[in-house]
Amino acid sequence: MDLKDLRVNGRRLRESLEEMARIGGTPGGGVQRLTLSDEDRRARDLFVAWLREMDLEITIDQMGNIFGRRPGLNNDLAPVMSGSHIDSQPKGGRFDGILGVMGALEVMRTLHENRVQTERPFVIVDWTNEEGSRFAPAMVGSGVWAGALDLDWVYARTDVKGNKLGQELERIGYKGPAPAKKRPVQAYYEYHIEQGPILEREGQIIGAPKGILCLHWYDIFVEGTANQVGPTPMEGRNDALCAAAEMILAVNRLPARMGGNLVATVGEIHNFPNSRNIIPDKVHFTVDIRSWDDDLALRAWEEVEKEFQGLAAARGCPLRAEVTWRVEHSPFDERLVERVLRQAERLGYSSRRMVSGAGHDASYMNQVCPTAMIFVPSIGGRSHVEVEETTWEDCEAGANVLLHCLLESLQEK
Ligand code: HGY
Ligand code: MN
Ligand code: MN
Repeated sequence: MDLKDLRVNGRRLRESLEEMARIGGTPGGGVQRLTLSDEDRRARDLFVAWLREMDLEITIDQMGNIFGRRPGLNNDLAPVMSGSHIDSQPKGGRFDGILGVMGALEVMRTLHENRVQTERPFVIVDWTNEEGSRFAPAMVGSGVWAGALDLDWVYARTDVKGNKLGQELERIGYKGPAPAKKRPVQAYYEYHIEQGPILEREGQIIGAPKGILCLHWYDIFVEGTANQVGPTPMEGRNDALCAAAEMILAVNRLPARMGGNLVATVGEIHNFPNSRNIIPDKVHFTVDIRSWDDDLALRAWEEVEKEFQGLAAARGCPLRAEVTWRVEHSPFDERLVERVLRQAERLGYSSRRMVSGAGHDASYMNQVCPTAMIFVPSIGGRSHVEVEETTWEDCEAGANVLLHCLLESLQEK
């Protein structure tokens, strides 16, 4: 068979996605597979079992990243890699991350059953904790592997209950022996849903991001004075929640204020003691700032932090701001981006260039090797919600583009 006519098995891809969606499935039709939870462990076990079916060489590293390797004709050559993440948001969707792992698995299955011999080895990967929801920050599995994050610092990260990431990795049995350290890679492709409205709105099937925005994460702690809500006069209160509320709206005004291409969001907040008849004295909230222009994002932070200090002083509620995590914007390899567009066209799928507003492990892989992504539409532009949806036809189309981009790289001598 001419490899150009090779296609993935769309039904098998759908069945794998549907089986994974049953692990951590929620009543609203989404999934909750928080990183290093028992649901994450069960999904990892299933992924490993599927890798074993193809006699792949399986490696689990110190960060719990799972690699499945298929030999090539010349195993001295650097491998080609593809993958994404199995973990999800709380009440997340059935496609975010898992589509890229199942898409890479489907390519592996297609090569395996057709006995395709490739020049280079092919490695598929599930990266630990891409979401950064239970344990901040995000993309720590690929971040440590790429040498951008420190292993011990990541191990010490805690969730809201005080569990440590390293201990949870041990608890689920995925703290592997292999060093979580980068090695030469020929090319990395990540297949993912768009998580936005553009492809659907423009009527295209395949998105070829030119890269990913920078992601800057901060944690803000506001201190007030707790007291009984009845007898305490309004004037002179140090109400931490009111101070935080004014700061949160300052974040929301930031993109307009900076006049540039920037998004800024407060997604998480914890209020203490959180009793309706006590004036709150401690609030912790998060800030997420993203832009293609890293300097604009940094200036935005400087501006809003100054505003926070003013608001804090006016209410007598001192604040502490932590710079939790920053990853630069990631311009992908132009040759690979072109390849995605060319393969989409050859396969008969409409396509367009775009930018990824969502972070991905490809952000860190882009620091290691030539990297590109393949997007398919999100219905209604929705993601990180239970109603996240992509048609099975589009899932199959994206996997075919992934197959042929990978094949091109796998045959490079
Ligand atoms: O934050 C993100 O964009 C990704 O879901 N970790
Ligand atoms: Mn994702
Ligand atoms: Mn996500």
